Amino acid sequence: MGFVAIDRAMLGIPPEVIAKDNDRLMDAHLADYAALAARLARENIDIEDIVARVMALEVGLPSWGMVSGGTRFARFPLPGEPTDVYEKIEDCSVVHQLTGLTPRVSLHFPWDRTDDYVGLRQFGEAHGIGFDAINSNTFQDQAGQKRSYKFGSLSHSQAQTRQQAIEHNLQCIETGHILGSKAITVWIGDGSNFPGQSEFTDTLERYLDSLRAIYRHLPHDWRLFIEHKMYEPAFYSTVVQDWGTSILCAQTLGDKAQCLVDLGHHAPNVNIEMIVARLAQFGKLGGFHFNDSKYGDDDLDSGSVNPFQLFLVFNELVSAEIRGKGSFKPAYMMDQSHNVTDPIESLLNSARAIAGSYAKALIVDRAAMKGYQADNDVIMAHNCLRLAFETDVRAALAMARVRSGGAIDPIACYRASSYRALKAEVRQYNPNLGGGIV
Ligand code: AFD
Ligand code: MN
Ligand code: MN
Repeated sequence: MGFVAIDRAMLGIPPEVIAKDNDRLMDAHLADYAALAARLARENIDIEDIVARVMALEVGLPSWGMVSGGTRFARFPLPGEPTDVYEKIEDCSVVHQLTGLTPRVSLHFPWDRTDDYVGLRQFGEAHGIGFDAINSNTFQDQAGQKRSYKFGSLSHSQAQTRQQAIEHNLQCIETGHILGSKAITVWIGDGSNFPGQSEFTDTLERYLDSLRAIYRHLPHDWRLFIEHKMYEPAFYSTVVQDWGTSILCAQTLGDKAQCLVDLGHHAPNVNIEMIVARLAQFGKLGGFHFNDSKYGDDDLDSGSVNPFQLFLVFNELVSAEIRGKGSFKPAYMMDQSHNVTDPIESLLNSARAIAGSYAKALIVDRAAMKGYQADNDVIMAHNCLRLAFETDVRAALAMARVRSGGAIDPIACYRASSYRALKAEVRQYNPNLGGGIV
């Protein structure tokens, strides 16, 4: 499918549906907004500043999260789910329309391959969707590929396999360049299942050599994000298993290489907010994959299991934003797998959780907290965070959405539009479409 002219009437949710649903809720929303404004004013916070900052926040959507995900056991497709990259973009535009938070999609290759990337870029533009970091995929074999990644890709023991994986990444950069992306995210599944299967030092050395070859071809205004993950698909050792390895590699490569933190890629109970602080302090926090988890890399909806952790992460991000004075610009993205929900509804909820955590982090009284820290007044220092977290900021988020043309209650509005049911009538079900199983 090439470029087709799109008029506003074709955009996801008809504006009159949004207007009608907002009318229904407007009086209550304005009352809640006034109450929150008064509350924050008592703490010398101007609610308008918070709304403006939330409106400026941008979070990328995962193309692979737009279709029903699955586990290693099964995938249960949803009638009306997207069947190609164009339809994924249509659904992304619905999330952006209703939330005003998600103006870009992060593509994954070869999953999102098509034959006309100039047309794809125009299709995105027509839907108000740009292109975030490109994700390469050397964790599974592709049809027609000469060499297998069964025993690794960028760190493989054989040079020809490494070369094939390097070339795939270069291809991703070339495609991303056409689309207007500014970064590539490299996550590899390389590792081992048995002690003795491979040598830790050799594999990392080979990985670094491969990354150097990719890094050399990065356009001048691009960044390369290294995404670590503790385990899975390899279960004994993983080549880039933690933020330590990630930052060492990023520092070895150079300024354009940075680390990407995925919330689900750490050992249980690890203090992820502290990892965020460390990476930011050394200028190496490049990107973020938001999701939530209970046991491992569960890819659950952001804020659904541990909202306090999400808030504490944002507390560090806001703190880094203040220290960075405009130079701290990580690429925020969601990386979720929606196995039992409509992906659009999960992403609407996740957008609220992310924007809400950001807003709560913005109202932390940092000056007071510093004072309490200096005096070792533990309870009061802690309460600076605790009270901000307990503040109900929903009215500020709703105002940010309304002002960007979105919905006071995104899920209610989405349901009122019957978008998915209408798509189920026109989209051809594609049983072979995979989605987010690693
Ligand atoms: C992986 C990583 C990575 C990757 C994705 C693929 O989180 O971001 O692109 O899942 O499904 O676990
Ligand atoms: Mn990820
Ligand atoms: Mn993951």
